[in-house]
Amino acid sequence: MAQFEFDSSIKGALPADFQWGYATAAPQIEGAWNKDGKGLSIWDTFGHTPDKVKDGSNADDTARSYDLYKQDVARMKRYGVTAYRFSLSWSRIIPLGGKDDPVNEQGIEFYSKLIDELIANGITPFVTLFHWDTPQALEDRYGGMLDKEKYIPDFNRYARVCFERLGDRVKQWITYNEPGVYTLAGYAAGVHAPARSSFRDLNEEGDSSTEPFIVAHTELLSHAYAAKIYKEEFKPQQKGTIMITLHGNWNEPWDESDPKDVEAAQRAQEFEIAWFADPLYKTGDYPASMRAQLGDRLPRFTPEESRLVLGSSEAYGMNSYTAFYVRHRDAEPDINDHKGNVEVSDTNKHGVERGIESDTPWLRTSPWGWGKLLRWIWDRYQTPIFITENGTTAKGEHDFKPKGPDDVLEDPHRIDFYKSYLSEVAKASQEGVVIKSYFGWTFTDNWEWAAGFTDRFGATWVDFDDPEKPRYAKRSAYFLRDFFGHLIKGGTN
Ligand code: GBH
Repeated sequence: MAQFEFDSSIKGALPADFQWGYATAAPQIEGAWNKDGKGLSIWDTFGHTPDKVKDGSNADDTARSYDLYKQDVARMKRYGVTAYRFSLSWSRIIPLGGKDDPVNEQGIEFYSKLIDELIANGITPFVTLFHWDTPQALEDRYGGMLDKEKYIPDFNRYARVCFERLGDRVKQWITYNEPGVYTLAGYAAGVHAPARSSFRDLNEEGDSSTEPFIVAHTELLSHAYAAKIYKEEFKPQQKGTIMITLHGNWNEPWDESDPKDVEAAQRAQEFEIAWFADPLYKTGDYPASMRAQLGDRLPRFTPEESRLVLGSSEAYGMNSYTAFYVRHRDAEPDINDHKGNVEVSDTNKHGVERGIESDTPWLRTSPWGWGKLLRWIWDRYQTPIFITENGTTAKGEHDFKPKGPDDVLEDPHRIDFYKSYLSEVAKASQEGVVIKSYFGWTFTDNWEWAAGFTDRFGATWVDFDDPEKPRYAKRSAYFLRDFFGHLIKGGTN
């Protein structure tokens, strides 16, 4: 096995109780889309609609982790993880989703067995309630999150069922994964489920200038109600923690000597991250820059809602992948703009690239921006950070031809990515930024939403052409195991 070399100046930089592992999402890995009583989610519908997914694939089988979870947990243990972040499929637990609809015991049973298996192997479960898969029945009944009065009681009940049935063993809860991506991709760009936008060549219905902000408001409020339920009814006995996970990349001025670009980069940061994070951790309200551009298209919090949302999340769940250069625009903002009236680019004024390419157009290796982002979040919100996703694709992995079950895919691009990003985590931590976890995205290759099987983010290569979905380690899985053995205080390297 390859020997990795580590920088001694960051040895032991992370605290002994630091948690690390991989993150996944139910629709991307489980398969078993209609098995054992599961109801449909909007991603089942999306995958079965022609021309929505790049390679024409769907989430019917994906990596079959529903069937293969025991071997997956055994593999994770070999990879040396201390924790595993996964999401629950709402429509597997409550097939029709609503507050008066029946619970599917077989759905509960699956997650219960998975949790037991993890704990038996010494792996701490981090459980996300919602990773984008709204029950289709709720979308049909009242338009899902567009109707907060109807949606919130349904989400509350779903959350309560999860706390009741799984909270004896789950101590780390995440309400939403990336509420911003759910609403921007699903209601502004219209390229994700539920596929709504103003663009009639792409979507039959929707309004990109209003719906994304309405849905975001519903997400914040329903998160806050679920967190209140947890804290009041369950936390006293169960003693767990509840948070939300936000997405966000780093926005760097295109010309750092132009005050308008500096301001534009900050505004982009606010549109992307502070949209959710200011109401949750800072002010209980949306940023002034968003109000100035969006006016009444941005909903308002009542004083009571504001108090409910502020402080509702007990830690900062952070997903981030890359960085962009942003430049101010002199023109008036477009009605469908949600980025803060900026121009985004891959190079800055001096022709410097934001990072080397992966196999995914938006994703470049940009550790310099990631380091700045960690400090920006810490400075602005002063809340302990749980890194809940970070990772990359690498070119050329579709062609891997394993020679035997123990063959390992060599992925130096991913190793370099993880090495550079984790070195920034270590340095920030040494400076006093409080970081409690790191989850690589993702455990196995999976169904990457509208990109289908064309993006391989896994630490494990999956042969999707084989109905058994056999798995093969990538070298980066062993790299991460050894690197965390170096970074975590008292570790073995
Ligand atoms: C995360 O989202 C998700 O939580 C996870 O499920 C997903 O598999 C993973 O990252 C990898 O993508 O094509 O230029 O319009 C990441 C946030 C936001 C990244 C939308 C891709 C589209 C950029 N995503 N973005 S573009």
